[in-house]
Amino acid sequence: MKLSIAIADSDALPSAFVVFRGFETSMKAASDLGYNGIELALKNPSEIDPAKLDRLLADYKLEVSAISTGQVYAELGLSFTDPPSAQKETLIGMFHDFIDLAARYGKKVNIGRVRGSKGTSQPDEAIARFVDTARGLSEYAKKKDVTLLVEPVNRYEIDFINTVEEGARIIEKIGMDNIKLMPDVFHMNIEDPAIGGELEKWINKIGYIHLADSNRYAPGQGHTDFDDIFRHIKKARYDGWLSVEILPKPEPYQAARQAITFLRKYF
Ligand code: LER
Ligand code: MN
Repeated sequence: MKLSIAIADSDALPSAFVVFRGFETSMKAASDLGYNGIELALKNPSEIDPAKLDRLLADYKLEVSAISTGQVYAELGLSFTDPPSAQKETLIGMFHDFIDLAARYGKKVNIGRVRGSKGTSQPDEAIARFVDTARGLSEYAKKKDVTLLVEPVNRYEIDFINTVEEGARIIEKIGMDNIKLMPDVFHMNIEDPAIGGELEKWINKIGYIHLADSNRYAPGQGHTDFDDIFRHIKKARYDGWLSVEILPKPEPYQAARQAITFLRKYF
């Protein structure tokens, strides 16, 4: 298991859900604190200058754990559940570029809120469009040895794929071995019947885990039972990334330090 932290560049949208902003200062801080990797929250693949990123990764001895795409939805307002259109093609083209970038950095691209919503008019059609879009992108990603990660998100943010079990059923429907789940224990605390137990149960479908406490502060600051979570995932021999995705409170460096100070004992 390896520990990562979510970061974005300094001009990230205010809604970008990251601990640190500014690639260089974030990577220095992550490295100083002892994180193994960074999760890059991007709004556009062109934000990355590979020569510069290679230098920073080498200097700070970090890996890219995954590329996350929440800002794409926030910025473009486009999603996988949209019907075919020229803009939908733009979204798919952008995901091809994210997948190409992930082939070099981290081999994983997440699908969070960009999956869209099912709405009320024709919910089955919206879900079918999600499945088709995700399958097409998985086929593209497969050729590049990249895995897509579907994140179950709580009902107050999104109206389908709220639980890990719902995520598992939908990726079964997509039917590709390079599409996996990215459970986030903050969302699981709201939606799932258990956290550790569900992670163990669905471990074969899990490719990545987001960590935050029940109040979305650093692990250790709320009431989530991390002993139970780590007992279950170790029993299931989980050997992937866990990434800290928390509110940057009381301020980013302190939050990131609280998280790793608390989590170190499990690694
Ligand atoms: C993204 O990883 C996430 O967990 C969402 O809740 C952000 O809104
Ligand atoms: Mn998350």
